[in-house]
Amino acid sequence: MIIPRRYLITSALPYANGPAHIGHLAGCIIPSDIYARFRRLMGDETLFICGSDEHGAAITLRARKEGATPKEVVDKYHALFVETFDKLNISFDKYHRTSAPLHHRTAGQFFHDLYDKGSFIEKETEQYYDEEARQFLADRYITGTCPKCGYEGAYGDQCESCGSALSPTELIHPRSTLSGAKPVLKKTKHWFFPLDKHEKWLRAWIEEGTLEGTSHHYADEWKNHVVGQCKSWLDNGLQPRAMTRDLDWGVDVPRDIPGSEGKKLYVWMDAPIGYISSTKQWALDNNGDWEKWWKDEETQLVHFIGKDNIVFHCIIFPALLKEHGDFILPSNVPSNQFMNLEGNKISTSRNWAVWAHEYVEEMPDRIDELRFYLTKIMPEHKDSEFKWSGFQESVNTDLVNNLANFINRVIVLTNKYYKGVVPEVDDLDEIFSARGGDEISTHEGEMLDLFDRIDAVNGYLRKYEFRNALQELLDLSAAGNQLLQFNEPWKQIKERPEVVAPVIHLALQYVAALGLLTRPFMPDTSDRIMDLLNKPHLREDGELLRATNDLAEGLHLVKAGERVSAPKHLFTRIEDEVVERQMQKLHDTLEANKSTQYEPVKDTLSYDDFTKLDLRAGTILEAERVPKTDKLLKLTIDLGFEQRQVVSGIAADHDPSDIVGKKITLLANLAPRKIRGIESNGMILMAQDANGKLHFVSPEASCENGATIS
Ligand code: B3M
Ligand code: ZN
Repeated sequence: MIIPRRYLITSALPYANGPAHIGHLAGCIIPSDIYARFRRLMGDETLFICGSDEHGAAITLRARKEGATPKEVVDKYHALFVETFDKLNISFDKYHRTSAPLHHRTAGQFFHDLYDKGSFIEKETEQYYDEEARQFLADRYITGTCPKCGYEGAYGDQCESCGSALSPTELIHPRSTLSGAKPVLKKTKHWFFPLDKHEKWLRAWIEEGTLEGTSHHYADEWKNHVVGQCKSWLDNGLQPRAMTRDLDWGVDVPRDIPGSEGKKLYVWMDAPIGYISSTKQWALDNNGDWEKWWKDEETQLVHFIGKDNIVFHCIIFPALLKEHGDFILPSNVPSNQFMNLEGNKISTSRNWAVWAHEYVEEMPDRIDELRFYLTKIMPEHKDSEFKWSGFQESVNTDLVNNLANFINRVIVLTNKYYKGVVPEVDDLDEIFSARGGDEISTHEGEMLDLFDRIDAVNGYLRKYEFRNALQELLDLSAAGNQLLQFNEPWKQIKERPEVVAPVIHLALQYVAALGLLTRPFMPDTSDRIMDLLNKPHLREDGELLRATNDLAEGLHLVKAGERVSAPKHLFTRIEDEVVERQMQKLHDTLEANKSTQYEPVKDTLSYDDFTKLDLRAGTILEAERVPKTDKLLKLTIDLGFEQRQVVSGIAADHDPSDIVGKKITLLANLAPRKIRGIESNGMILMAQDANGKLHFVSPEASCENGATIS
């Protein structure tokens, strides 16, 4: 017996600094929608919350770029999100925004509560200040050379080349992006949250699911990569983290707190509280009670996010919630990894993306097709890749040839042989089973099999394995097609019509099951299947649970005597020209990037300076990934006269197994340095193309190792 529960489901608040793309959709928007719809179908009390993240450097940087105010930027993208998510049928109960006064009050009060409890440490620190622009610089406003890999365009919080997390004072040759000036260090006071004090319970909670001081144990299994990332944070030791910033755009530190002048909340403290204020706004609009969703231990809180947000949702926000004391902690944080596009990382600044608002504009009748394909290739456990040819192939094969074809055949045959009325059957009627060619089964046996199939889909959905759930659904439809194929009603109808009725009756049960199971993934398709069966659209209030219980008791989903509608195709094929048009668009982007995105030529260099570089030909002998990093490889290089160990940030573009034996050029006299604790002696030269992809700069294969390059 399944006991309904209460689920508060959140989807990461997208930054209102640009339109949403397929990476956002596949990363958290679509999976959270699938899960919310599934929970409602299972009769669980469900609230599905999201909103726009409208503060932080992401917004102010964009505003500078667009020559607009931060407010204009967030208004524009918030409106675009609302419209686009609506067209994509995302079933948010509330889509709110962090610039709303209710959010400012909620986040300010949360900060105040912690301040009153003495939860913060006030600390004076030195921070970079731009004397020309006369303001403190957010980490993102400072660029310089990465101390770990030497990349010159690293940001104050992160190097995008080697992936290291940085602090601005680590950068070599820092520059303000506001004025280009060299920033100076200036004293400022901030409130720090001592994360280190929370290490012990966080570890037990994340690793074992137990929560100190309670008998609570989280039932769900967390994803391996989520637990892995959390462990690595915990193993590296947590540090106190500043919860405030010197900024002029964001949530004010409450003004009655001494020294709050000019201080705003750190965006990663403010944004997750957005889930709470969004819930509050929903409660105001719907006469609901927000507190039961956030303060009652019976509520299961599930955060859907992308992998770059794991630490904030699994460590920092839970620590803040626990310290506050009134709130529950998440039951699960089923983070996804990243989705790439046609061989390259999705990039907003390089315009390398499929933009959600353009898709819904260009293909308004193919919303479910996109939802389907993004689920089919969802990056649940590892990064995945969107390809337009893959989209075409999946739609044409899975949706047109399999799903739509099966349902159409059943409705056509029901109309043709039974005037659209569901035929009578007996449980003991014999049928060629859908599982194998000559195997004879009974109608009842086949209904049990159908129950198992539905149960399997539900089981995967419960475990956040949406790809597997979708595959089970497609398998069910394929089994339906086989059922027709094995039993050949079109041949039997004249000679032995009595064997056709149980087949059509059973096939109609399959169609009804597909009407239910498509709902979380493709809500419009579910409606159209229900139309074909002449049944009301699902309201998502426990229908799947009831259907499963009915089947378990031997009841049928579609009953003899009910009438189906006239046949109508559910999907049409995607023609080659659709794919060609989209590929042309991406190709145009590449061309445009080429002309605008090449680095300008650097300052002139003397010949003497150039001769200081000792460049050598070498061969990669061994290559392995540096554990817990996405980009780093540990390489052994043969230089002829010696072997070198080099750490190189090329793993995003090159697989260790593909590059052993590769000729390379090594900068051999670069001062040794430690990267992630591994000594690196030299640097491999790579060419970076307009898409950020790294290519080897290799001497010809005939060049012997150790040869000098000048
Ligand atoms: N806006 C980052 C992102 O879109 C951030 C998420 C906030 S969730 C509280 O990746
Ligand atoms: Zn770096």
